Amino acid sequence: MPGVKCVLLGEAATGKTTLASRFVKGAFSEFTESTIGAAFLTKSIKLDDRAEAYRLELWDTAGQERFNSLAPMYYRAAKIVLVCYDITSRDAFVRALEWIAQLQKDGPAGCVLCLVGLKADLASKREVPEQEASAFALDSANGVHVFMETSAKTGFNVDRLFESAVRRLPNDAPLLAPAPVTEIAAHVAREPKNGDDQGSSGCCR
Ligand SMILES: Nc1nc2c(ncn2[C@@H]2O[C@H](COP(=O)(O)OP(=O)(O)OP(=O)(O)O)[C@@H](O)[C@H]2O)c(=O)[nH]1
Ligand SMILES: [Mg+2]
Repeated sequence: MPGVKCVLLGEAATGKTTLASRFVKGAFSEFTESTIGAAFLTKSIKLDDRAEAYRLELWDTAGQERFNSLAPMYYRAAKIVLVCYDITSRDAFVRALEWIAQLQKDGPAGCVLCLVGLKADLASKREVPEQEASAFALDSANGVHVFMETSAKTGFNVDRLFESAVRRLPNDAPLLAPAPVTEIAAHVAREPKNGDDQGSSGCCR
């Protein structure tokens, strides 16, 4: 089973650990401790149209500023990078954009770059309009391949986020069955919309 290195970046308390644990363990925790260094989790994921399952190797990094210098060690050679922010924090969003700028210069070539808004259940406290983040992600100059808002509390979009990211990995194995022509046409014609993953392709840089 191919291993896929996947790293989570973002400001402290945005919910990275909670997202990772919702995805891997299927549970939500109201009380978490701030991550020290990084935590490592794995989960395998199988897409319907790919022959092999992937083993996602998740590096959940610490958002506290004092750990920022360690980040390049974690994102080096990553195949998927999830840059996370909390939709209720403008500061966290600004920090996410800084991470993306850093990755554009120094990030792993060819990675699937995802911009992820966390805590989507806290809509009444929202400080970052979904439209603003999706417009940033849609701008091909920013190199973002997937944009999604998620909630680890309700589970909203959590599995879908990881599936969308894995779907953008280069497919070395043959498709299980060729997609019908109409399905391909529908996919190509589909407009990216808010909360949906983006249709662009390319790499971090
Ligand atoms: N309402 C709500 N709260 C959340 C959600 N995800 C995380 N939280 C809460 O946000 C707080 C911080 O979550 P963490 O997962 O520890 O944040 P982190 O990004 O890992 O923080 P660092 O490890 O310090 O970088 C916790 O109290 C979580 O319960 C969510 O989807 N909805
Ligand atoms: Mg954490």
